[in-house]
Amino acid sequence: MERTFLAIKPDGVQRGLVGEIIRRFETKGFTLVGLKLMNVSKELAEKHYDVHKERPFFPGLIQFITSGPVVAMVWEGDGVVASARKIIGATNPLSAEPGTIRGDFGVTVGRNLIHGSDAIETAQTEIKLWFKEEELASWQPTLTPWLYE
Ligand code: ABT
Ligand code: MG
Repeated sequence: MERTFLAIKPDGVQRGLVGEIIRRFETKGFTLVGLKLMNVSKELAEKHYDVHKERPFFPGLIQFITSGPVVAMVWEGDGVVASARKIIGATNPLSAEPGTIRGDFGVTVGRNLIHGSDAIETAQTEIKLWFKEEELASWQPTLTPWLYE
């Protein structure tokens, strides 16, 4: 089954949006298989955002993501990588559609509340970077026959 890596960023935690954000993926029908609240080391932040290391916003991004606890999660389900990106909304919250997490709760790109893997391969890399295998639970929700035909 497809998996994605999601992380509620320090702004989402500080603003008390953890429950609201998790609710959206839960009620959609995705399955939570990994969850932890953690402080992010500079080393982990730099690995996670390695693709952006030459960009001017990189130092500020690392500073922000290490500034307070983050909720790291792995979610599972058919098409979860692309669907989670839709639920999250556009990178710039001012361009994100109402009804998306960023569209409903954010106003600026550097405080966009949540990260979601952008492709299946990225998801696999990010899950390995953030979680140990034994931290992930494989389980079949009893709802499965009501979610998938
Ligand atoms: P992430 O899920 O955090 O990776 O965001 P997303 O994939 O939607 O957007 P990208 B382009 O990967 O942005 C990564 C983080 O960099 C911030 N950023 C991005 C800026 O601060 N300024 C910019 O001009 C751009 C393009 C937004 C993202 N995270 N935060 N916070
Ligand atoms: Mg990204």
